[in-house]
Amino acid sequence: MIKKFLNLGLQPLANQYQKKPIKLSIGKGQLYNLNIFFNTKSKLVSISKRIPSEKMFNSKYPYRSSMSHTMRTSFKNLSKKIKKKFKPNLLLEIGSNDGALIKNFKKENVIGVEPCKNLAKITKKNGYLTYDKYWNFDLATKIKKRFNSVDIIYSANTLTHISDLTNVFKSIKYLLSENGIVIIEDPSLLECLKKNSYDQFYNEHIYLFSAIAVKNLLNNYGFEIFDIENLSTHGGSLRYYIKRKTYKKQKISKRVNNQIKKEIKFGLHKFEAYKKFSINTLKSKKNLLQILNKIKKDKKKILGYGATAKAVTVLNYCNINKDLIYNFTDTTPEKINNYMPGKNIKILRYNKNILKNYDYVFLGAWNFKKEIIKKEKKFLKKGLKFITHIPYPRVLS
Ligand code: JHZ
Repeated sequence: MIKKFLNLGLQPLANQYQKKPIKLSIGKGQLYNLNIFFNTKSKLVSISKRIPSEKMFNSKYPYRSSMSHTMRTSFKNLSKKIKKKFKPNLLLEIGSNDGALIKNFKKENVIGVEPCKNLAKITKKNGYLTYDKYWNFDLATKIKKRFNSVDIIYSANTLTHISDLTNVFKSIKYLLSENGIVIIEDPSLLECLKKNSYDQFYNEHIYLFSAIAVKNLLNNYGFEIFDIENLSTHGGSLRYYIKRKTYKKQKISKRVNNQIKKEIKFGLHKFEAYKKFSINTLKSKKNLLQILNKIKKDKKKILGYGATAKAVTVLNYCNINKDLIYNFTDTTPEKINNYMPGKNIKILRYNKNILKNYDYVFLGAWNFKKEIIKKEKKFLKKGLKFITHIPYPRVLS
């Protein structure tokens, strides 16, 4: 049974930054109702509305994985680990974005798959074989004809973006070598609920995975998790190491059951945990608005730092307009001088003095809090204050 636990109201498409300040309409398909559901059988959490992939991931996709030091380091460290532990002849990445991971491998050892042509162009230009196509059975067939099989299939923050998971895993199974390994990483549902980060929900995140749900899902395709790592990236993610059930030589780590036990203890297998999350989300909205309104009353100015997809959910769910957060800033060229979807707040080009014109910073990219605060230390000393809504809304002291 599928049960709804959260309604985040009318939302625009998260990564569709607007060239001009315009009023979006439901009629034109620019706004949709963001409802979140829990499947009591499979334990999978998903959003109801499915936007066609072509509308979300096309040649104008603005998100680049290489934009933060944290992510560059995370991919570099993982590449070292993969090379040392698994020594793959051929690794394929589903959703290779701008090459943040694959650039750490020799060109003859990796294949990128990236349907956003503007991003695929970057890795192609750098000499990496990249298929600018969606991951599906047709593509897997094409690659199989050329390479026969691949040893490792890796995917970060991508599989949760694909509606048809059957096609995803069928295609993986077809192309992966007999003793091959699948590594996927995505935001952790447990961390999302613990941190009350309701902003992990937006149109691109069709699913938010728990280890419990991934285990159930893999079971349908003859795969199983043999190891799990907890990562601090994207507000807390899980990296799943997966193998075919028939590959017995690869032992299953205790970490897999430990994670599942942790999730069961929190109640991720039961609807009650989600109901509680929805109450906390409402509280979070009220408290954040209280903080922002008080700052407005004091005639102080707030800058949003990181024009993230997550911030789009927050702005639209909490109805935060320009009177509360005056501007955003971001380093991504594709976002600069555009407006936050649905709320028409202008995104300014980041420069190292930009904060001096503001009294407060709202952390749109709260998942990079450490990196950002370290970078902007000098403004803190001058009295600038940071606001975050994670795990609960507050001004940081
Ligand atoms: P960040 C995107 O979500 C969308 P977002 C997507 N659906 C997904 O799953 C995750 O990524 C992985 C900027 N920034 O990573 C860069 C600065 O300007 O939290 C980015 O625009 N200065 C694919 O958008 C944004 O913040 C900085 O110093 O929620 C961060 O976006 C830093 C550190 C970041 O993902």
